[in-house]
Amino acid sequence: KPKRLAYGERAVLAQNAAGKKLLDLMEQKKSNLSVAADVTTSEELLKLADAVGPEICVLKTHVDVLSDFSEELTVKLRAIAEKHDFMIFEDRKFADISNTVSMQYEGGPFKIVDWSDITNAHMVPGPGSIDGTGEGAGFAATCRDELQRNSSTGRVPSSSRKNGCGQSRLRHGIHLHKSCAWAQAANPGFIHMTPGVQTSAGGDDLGQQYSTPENVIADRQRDIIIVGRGIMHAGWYRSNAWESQKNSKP
Ligand code: BMP
Repeated sequence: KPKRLAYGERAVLAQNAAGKKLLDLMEQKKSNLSVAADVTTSEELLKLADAVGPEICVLKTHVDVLSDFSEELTVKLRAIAEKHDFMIFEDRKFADISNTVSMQYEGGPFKIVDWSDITNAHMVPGPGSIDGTGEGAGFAATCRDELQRNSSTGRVPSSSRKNGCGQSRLRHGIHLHKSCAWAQAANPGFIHMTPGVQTSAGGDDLGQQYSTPENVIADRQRDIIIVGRGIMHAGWYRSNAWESQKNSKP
């Protein structure tokens, strides 16, 4: 059974600065928990970030669901991220040509480049869509057809998983996906974040499917669990995901 490398040992193998920073942070903070902050007001988001901040390595946001987004919010959120030492991942899932993605990333109402450490793109238009966004950008690849192939039920099975997704991972090194075949043992420089996690397997009534932390970290060899609606038990998720490294079943 190949030894599972510690997150800190993998930092030197990371593909970019954001990946290295994240692996170092995970090791130092002993957390492979990310919280999906799916709330609809700035006040709730800041309150949640401050409450879960000590437990998490990454706060995952969807700022386009906030009813009152403002630049002030991003300044306050950054201050909380510095205070508790976590990275901010805006789960934007860009899906256009490189020129458009660059404009959406840097401009518009959200100016994501100014305050997020990590963001992501669908690989529908191919890996070139995020290559114009600069070396320092912590861009994560989501599978090229993730709109169908995400953690929900009814996803379309297809063989396209390998192509744009794989190439982009080679260049950008952070990967958000529920069921990708690549495991950390074979690709220790890549970081796999997995959403759709709760204490027991199951789902919501809109098609979301849940796995447990042990299943994600130990059985499927992923790196980070992303928990949204299950955050009420943040401490439990953190210790369970961390301990599950020791029970890896490659
Ligand atoms: P929850 O744990 O409440 O189901 O939230 C899951 C979070 O992960 C949501 O923010 C959702 O947008 C995101 N997500 C997902 O559930 N499945 C995917 O395949 C990709 C995602 O980003």
